[in-house]
Parts: sequence; C-alpha cells; structure tokens
Amino acid sequence: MTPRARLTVRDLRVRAVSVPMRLPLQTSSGTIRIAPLALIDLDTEEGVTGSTYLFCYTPLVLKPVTELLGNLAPLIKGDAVAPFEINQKLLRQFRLLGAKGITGMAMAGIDMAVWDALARAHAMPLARLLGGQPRRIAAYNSCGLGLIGSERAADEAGQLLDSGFQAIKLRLGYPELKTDLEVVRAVRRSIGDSVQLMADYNQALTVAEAIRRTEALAGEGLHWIEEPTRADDYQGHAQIRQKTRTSIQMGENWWGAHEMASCLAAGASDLGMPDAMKIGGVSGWMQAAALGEAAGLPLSTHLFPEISAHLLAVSPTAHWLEYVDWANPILQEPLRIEGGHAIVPDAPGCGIAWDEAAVQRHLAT
Ligand code: SMN
Ligand code: MG
Repeated sequence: MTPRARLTVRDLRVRAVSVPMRLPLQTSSGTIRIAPLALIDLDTEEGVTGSTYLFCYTPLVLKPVTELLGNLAPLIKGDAVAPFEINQKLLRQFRLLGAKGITGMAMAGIDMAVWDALARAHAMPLARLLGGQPRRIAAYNSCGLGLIGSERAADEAGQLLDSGFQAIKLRLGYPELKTDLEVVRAVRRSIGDSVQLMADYNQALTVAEAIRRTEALAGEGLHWIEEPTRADDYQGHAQIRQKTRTSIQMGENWWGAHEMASCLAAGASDLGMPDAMKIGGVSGWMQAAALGEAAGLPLSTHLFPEISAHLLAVSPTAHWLEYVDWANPILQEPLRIEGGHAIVPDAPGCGIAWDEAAVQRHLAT
C-alpha cells in the first residue's frame, strides 16, 4: 500500500462482544469470567480502517460505552485523522462533565483507533510510527491466579509458566493475612526461586492493614505489591511505601498523565503501570512515558497487551508487559509470546485484526 499522508474520518463502527475468559479472574473486588469488549473500527475516506478494543470491566457498562461511542461518531466525521486535534475537540466537549470513566474510555478508544489508522496508512507497525522498532518485550503472565486458595493457586501458577513465561502475578487480599502468606509460599514452592512473582491487592486493604501485611510479606521476595489500598489514596500509598522494602506498584487507575503526575508528586509508588485505556490511549501513554522518563520510573503496562507492546517499545523506562489472553478468541493473530517475551509484530498498525466469524459468535445481545 502506498503511504497516505492525509486521512479523513468517514465513520466509527462499534460492536459489543462478550468473550468468555479461559481462566476466570477472582480479585478482591469481584470475579470476572467474561471479558466485555467494545470493538471499534474507524473507517477513513481513503479506505484505511483503524481498529482497537476497550475492556469495559463489567457488562453493566458495555452498552453505555458503545452507545457513547456511537454518539461521538458524528462529531468526528469529516475530521482529519489527527490524534491531537481529535483529542482536543473531545476534551472541549467533555470539559464540564470530565474525561474520566466512560467518557475517558470512549476518548481513549477513538485515540487508539486513530493511531492504528495512521500506522496502517503509513504501512508501519505503531512502534515504528512512534519512532521505535518492533522488538521483544519482557512479559509476565497475568492470566488467572485469582483468590482461589493455595492448592489451586500453586497448580495454576505452574500451568502459567508452560508457555515459557518467567514471571506471573498473584492476586491477594484474603480475609486473613495468614492465608495471603500461605498462598504466596505455596505458589513460590510450585514455581521455584528463579521466577518473578508479582502480587496485586486490588485496593483491598486499609492503610494500617496494608502496612501490617506488606511488612509480613517483606521476606517473600515479591517483585512488587500492587495497589494495597484505595487507588486514589496517594498519601496512604506513600505511607505504606515508606514502611516496606517491597516495591509498591500503582498506575492502572490513573485517568490521564496529570493523575500520574499527582501520584508521583505524593511519593506514592516505586513503579508505574498505566492502563492504555485509562491513561488516554496512545496519546496519553506518550505523555505518561515522558513523565516516567523524567522521574526515572520503571513503566509497565496494564491489560491491552497488543497495543501496549508497541507502547513499551517506545517507552524509555520500559519494565514489564502485562500479558492477558482475553481478546485472543476474537483476533486473527493473537500477540505472540516466545520465551517470556511478547513479539511486537512487524506489520502495519497495532496488531489488531478481527476474526469476523468469532466476533459474530460472541456479539453481546
Ligand atoms: C486487574 C484489574 C481489573 C481487571 C483485570 C485485572 C488487575 C491487574 O488489577 O492488574 O491485572
Ligand atoms: Mg492490578
């Protein structure tokens, strides 16, 4: 395809799908068995289409998100496929309401689709369009490993290493600290000392309880402890961080780079893991990557492994890619993992092409 420098938005098509997860995820804030995904295709007058998906967390917002995207379509029809301009336009639209929650999700979805269209139009992988090269990215397996007790967790942890991963993430936040400890030790026995083990509390604890538990876990060799307390309690995280030797990890709930900046200013986290959707798509990620570079903050990703692999490839402080397989059933070519690394595909776009027959089978009603 000859590169096309100028593209114009023709239409935004959105579909809702419910994709059963191979391994359900039981976190301290509930169980997710089905991935509610909003699929976005941004068509251009020039014939190039940009595609991406949003992970809606709960089926309760799948329809509202797709409807909101549908409502936004007329606003951007006829616009230049220019991520900055479109973002500014939508930001103005949502100035009074705010660009968090489903408004932020919809904006990020449009941004990612716009960048995918641009990369395809230039016949480049997104990583190359952003100034990098497709390369191998260290990844940890974040599938499953929810609050399922020590026996099942030890067994599932072993399975998660089968495909060559050298790092996995365990969810914690059992009613008792002693169960957290038991599960961590059972998983460690099952995976051995050379595998990196991350732990995620999903905001389950009070600050006092988090201090108690992170202290008790200090000798367990955890690679990081994620969101021990409420994600918006930066002071609380800073207190916990001061009292523990284990690295504190936050970021999946930063709505935009300005929230990341506030979190870092509070000294709340040793590490960062923005979510490609909540941080504001490709445009928001690039702002976060710049903040990460300035702060010397190792940057990992949250969900969305396909596009996130391209984003880590151009992040100066790139740390770990979080791998989940949730979109695999509806993709023509799921992200390849080899020897614990994600392989950024050397093909135009961000690596998302729908398996149309599978999409039809999973359409949400
Ligand atoms: C997580 C949160 C919400 C949905 C899926 C997974 C978890 C993670 O916090 O970091 O993977
Ligand atoms: Mg998490």
